[in-house]
Amino acid sequence: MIAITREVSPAITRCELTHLERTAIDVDVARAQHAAYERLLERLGCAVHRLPADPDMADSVFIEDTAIVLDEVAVITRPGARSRHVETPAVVEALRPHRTLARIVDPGTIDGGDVIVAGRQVFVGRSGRTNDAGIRQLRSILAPIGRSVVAVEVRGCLHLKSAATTVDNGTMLINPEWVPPGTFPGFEVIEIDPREPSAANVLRVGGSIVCAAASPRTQDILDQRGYQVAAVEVSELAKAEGAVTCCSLVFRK
Ligand code: CIR
Repeated sequence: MIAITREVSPAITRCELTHLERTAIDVDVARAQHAAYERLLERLGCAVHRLPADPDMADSVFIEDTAIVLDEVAVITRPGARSRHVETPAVVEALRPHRTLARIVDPGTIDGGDVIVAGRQVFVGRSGRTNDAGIRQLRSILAPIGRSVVAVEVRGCLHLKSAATTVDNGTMLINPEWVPPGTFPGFEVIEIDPREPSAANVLRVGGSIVCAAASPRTQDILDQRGYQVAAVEVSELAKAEGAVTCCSLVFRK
């Protein structure tokens, strides 16, 4: 597996914020947490390739939003926040050796954080960042390779993946406050512990589930169901509304 990550910019203190009040972010702490996250990905079997960031790319570390990497194609997104458009050119160059590329173009917008790939189905959140034009474009890019795109409403959180992620091919971990349990027909659903609203954002790497250290009760739920859980501290990145999926693009070589 390859994991592409991107440096924490000193400008992270001016990051986009939608649901959180701005609080001071310690860039050194954010960088240390990011480095520990990268080491965890390496331990789980990824070759980590970290891209540099320009000092003005406030949200560069949240590289997930810039691309959707599938076995057949990588779709370069057009992020919903205009300040983030500067992030995509370097991601194009980083993915070019690995995949055929496709692109979301104006007037479409998609943040990768709104995209859940679950087998041949691709669920896409219609959110403050992802619009109908973007969803339509993604549908026409993926239809010829036999992948269907299902649009899902997102309310109360930034991205679809704030509310739900897969923990295996047939199971979704969800926060039912943000996404109704019936949203994913045919999938088994595990609900997070309600005291940990952000806990549904987990990252599958190999056979492990990477969770934020701030969600110990949800980790227990997963552990009891037999999942291999690996926790990582991302509290400083969480002040910028980041979580564990958004800090990497993980894909098969
Ligand atoms: C933003 O608002 O764009 C960033 N501050 C946070 C992006 C987090 N991305 C993600 O969870 N996929």
